[in-house]
Amino acid sequence: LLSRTSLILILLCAGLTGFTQQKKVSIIPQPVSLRLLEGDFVINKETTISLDGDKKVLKPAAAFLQSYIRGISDCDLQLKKNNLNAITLKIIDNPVIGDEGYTLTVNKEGVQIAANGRAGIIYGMQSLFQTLPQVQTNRELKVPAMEITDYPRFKWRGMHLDVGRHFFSAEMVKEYIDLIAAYKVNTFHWHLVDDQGWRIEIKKYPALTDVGAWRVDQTAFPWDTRPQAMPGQEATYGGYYTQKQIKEIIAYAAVRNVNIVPEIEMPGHVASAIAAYPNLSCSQHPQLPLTGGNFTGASSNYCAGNEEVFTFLEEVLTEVVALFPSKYIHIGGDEVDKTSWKSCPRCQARMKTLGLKNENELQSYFITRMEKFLIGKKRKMIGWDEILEGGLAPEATVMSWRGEAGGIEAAKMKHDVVMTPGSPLYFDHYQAGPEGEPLAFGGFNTVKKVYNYEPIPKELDGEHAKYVLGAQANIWTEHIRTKEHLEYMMLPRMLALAEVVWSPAQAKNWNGFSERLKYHFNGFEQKGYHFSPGNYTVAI
Ligand code: TNX
Repeated sequence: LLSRTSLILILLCAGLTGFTQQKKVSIIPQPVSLRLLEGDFVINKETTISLDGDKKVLKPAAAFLQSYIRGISDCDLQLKKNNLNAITLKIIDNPVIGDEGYTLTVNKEGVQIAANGRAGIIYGMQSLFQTLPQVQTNRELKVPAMEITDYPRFKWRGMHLDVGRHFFSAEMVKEYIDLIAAYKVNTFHWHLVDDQGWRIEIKKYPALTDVGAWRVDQTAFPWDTRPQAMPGQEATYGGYYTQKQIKEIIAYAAVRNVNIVPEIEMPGHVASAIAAYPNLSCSQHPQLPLTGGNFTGASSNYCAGNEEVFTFLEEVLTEVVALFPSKYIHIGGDEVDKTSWKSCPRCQARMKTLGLKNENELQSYFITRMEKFLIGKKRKMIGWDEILEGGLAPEATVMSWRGEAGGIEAAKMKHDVVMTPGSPLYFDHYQAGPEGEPLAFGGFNTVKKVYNYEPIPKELDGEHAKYVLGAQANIWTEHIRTKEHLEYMMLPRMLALAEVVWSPAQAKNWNGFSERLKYHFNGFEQKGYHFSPGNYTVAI
């Protein structure tokens, strides 16, 4: 009996420790290993930041740490080598944790964040921040003693934002980057071009933004059947980013280990470019950027038979490549309505000369030509899964959005793949309701559905699974025009995605995640972010 009682006691204690552990730290994504220890470390005005390793790498990281701590307290941490009462940032050589991993050790004397390079140091800090108050406070900055070893499961951990349908200011884009970076998302897919707006300044083609960045009104319904805006109407709704702003945003993201992959859509979804330069389309008719979410297909394609189109795109991409350090450049490729090419003499002539059997092969020719150009610029091309149609360009990476089929096909052909299936990774779909929910696309992607997503499909064996670089969630903004609405669509689903792509598959645990989510909800409330509180049960 006694031994049984002690057993129960031991179990109870273990249970309680587990309970307090969960209470004490609620890191999302769940680290690979986390051990809570006795005691705490308190950051105070005398705490210093101590650098151990390459200063060029560590100094910008230290500045990030200083500004974060200043933002939540009146502590202004100074750089000074100290063994006691210090946060030490240290470059080590540890193959287990890779490029982006880190170790975080907290004891009564201080904090140590160690990593092989800049990325891991930043991620160690992000984990540390998640144990601290989320907003300015007079409370002690108490960090529980612990040991973390952590590294990501996938190297492409992406969030996308469509700034084509509605323009989001440079300030808002920075906030978006801040939010995703806090959850160790490392790729920001910036959808800069769509029918409703061209958002990136191109010096050689000023009309792209003088004309292509502005539309007539704000309507946001894809089923809007009103006639499209016509030239002559006043187009004043929109905006764009100057190259100077873009450089600032790239630098801002880099500090947070976020790579920005720019998307320059082609050959479809480009009514905005054609509004600026009508000769780029098959019909060459004047038009305006589309309003609302209207999708007029054929009339918004580049002409695949016109050499001027290729010159134009190469000159645009030359400026894009000069701005963005990203290895990947996204060329879109989705939803091309090829009827315009069918009735275009120039497209048909080109098909004949090249011996192309159909318009899918013409699309493949178009995309492959762009890939060659990008490879010449030492970049890699990525596109939506329609680029498989008519033959995949030799080195293309495929973003699988129409389910996983395109991704599976590409991985079997030994092409790299990023999984972003509409279900469950489209965050423009409902997450609850729909009663009381803002108008959204008709799919139903709850935070739980996102959490349960597994990026490696069972159709892929080990040899082919390695081509899945990771996963990404997309936020299309036909219906989303404010910062508040955008936050609402991403929170908390982005946190679920972050755990899917970072944490080990076997560590996944919905109950544990929901429990940790409470701490983050609390932070969102304090920061005034809009988020979906968890009405996840109603299906539509
Ligand atoms: C399809 S996803 C599109 C977007 C729309 C989205 C709405 C993709 C590559 N193309 O242009 O915004 O559906 O969910």
